[in-house]
Amino acid sequence: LFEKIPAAPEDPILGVGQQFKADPRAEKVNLSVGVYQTEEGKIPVLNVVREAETRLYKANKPHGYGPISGNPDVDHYIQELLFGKDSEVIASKRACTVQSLGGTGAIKLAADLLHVVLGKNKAATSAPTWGNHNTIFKQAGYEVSHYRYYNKEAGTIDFDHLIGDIRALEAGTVVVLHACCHNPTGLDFSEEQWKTLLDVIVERGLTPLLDIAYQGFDKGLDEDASSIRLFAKAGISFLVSSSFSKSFSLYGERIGGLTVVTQNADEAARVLSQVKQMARANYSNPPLYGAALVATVLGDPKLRAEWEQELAAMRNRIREMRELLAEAMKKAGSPRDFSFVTKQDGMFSFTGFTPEQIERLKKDYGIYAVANGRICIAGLNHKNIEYVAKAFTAVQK
Ligand code: PLP
Ligand code: TYF
Repeated sequence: LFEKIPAAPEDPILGVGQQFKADPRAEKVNLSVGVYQTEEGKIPVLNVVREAETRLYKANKPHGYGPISGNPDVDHYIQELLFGKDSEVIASKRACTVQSLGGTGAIKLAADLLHVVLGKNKAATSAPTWGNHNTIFKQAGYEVSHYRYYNKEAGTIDFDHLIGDIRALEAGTVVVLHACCHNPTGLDFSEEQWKTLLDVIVERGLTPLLDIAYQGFDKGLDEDASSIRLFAKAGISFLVSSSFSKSFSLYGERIGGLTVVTQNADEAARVLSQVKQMARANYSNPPLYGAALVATVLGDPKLRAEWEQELAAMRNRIREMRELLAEAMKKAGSPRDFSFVTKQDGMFSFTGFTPEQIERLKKDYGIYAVANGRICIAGLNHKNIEYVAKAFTAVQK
């Protein structure tokens, strides 16, 4: 049966993480996968998560099946985080949320819902984007095209071409957008650009899916959701995939949610029934544990405040590393000015390194980054930054 089956390619990001693990060099640095690391190079267990774990352990609840749509408290908190507590969307009940297997699972639910139920088969993603956007939509039966996003020469968003490409899409096409902290470029739209984009989306009758995997990693929880709130205010129907992987440092617990914003409560209830159908046919119902942790933290005002502080600390450490990297590159004598890293948003930076330079970083220095030139700033710390800056400088010469 499987004699002729070809091997599938490795995930270009997670595969690099595996190579890093296998590298015996003590000085190695992991700048590949988009995971927040502490100053000590470790994935943190947030204090609030530890506290929630203790409470859950003491509560000793049985592990029965949960609802298909997941933990109802989590679904509610997701809407509050996305739209703000006092949002019209929440008051009118015109959105529904289903807990998902991370942000990835939310994107898959969205793709399935729009394809299976509404018959959509065209999607557009940014060039470049997080690779899974393309693979998820392709595997769900879509033809995937790309709108230009990045101007390599200028190191900025190629907004004129982008708008032209979006305008040229067939009506009804699903347009995947990064709500904040664009992966991989680290370049987000300005408020003006979001408004222009929204106008074109409405005018062309496109279906936006806003992917927010890094809420709280750029400016703050509310600020980072501003694009979503702008779309909500416009009164259009759209979808949002959200993730707690990064914001709670709960990567392996697979906790996120799909939110579908519709025109009214009746429509939202019907959409919800269909999303549940997609979930049921995929995995029956989502895991309980990560959801219970998130619900415990967000449901306790003291823990919630502490979570916001811990999230701010992660965000601020990344900002500090951006500043330090720019300085260290100058000190190391980099032929290229690296101050652009201080202007990018979120966890990633597009360095402009070629695949050959990325390969040299790995081979000669044990510094692991993604072949497209993306680095995860959160892998930098006070101990490795000079080493990294020297290596970044050396491979440019
Ligand atoms: N969307 C983007 C842009 C991402 O970078 C990620 C990263 O992990 C995800 C979605 C999915 O996150 P999760 O690990 O929660 O599935
Ligand atoms: O882009 C990243 O590094 C994160 C983590 O298939 C990730 O989004 C990478 C690849 C993948 C799943 C998650």
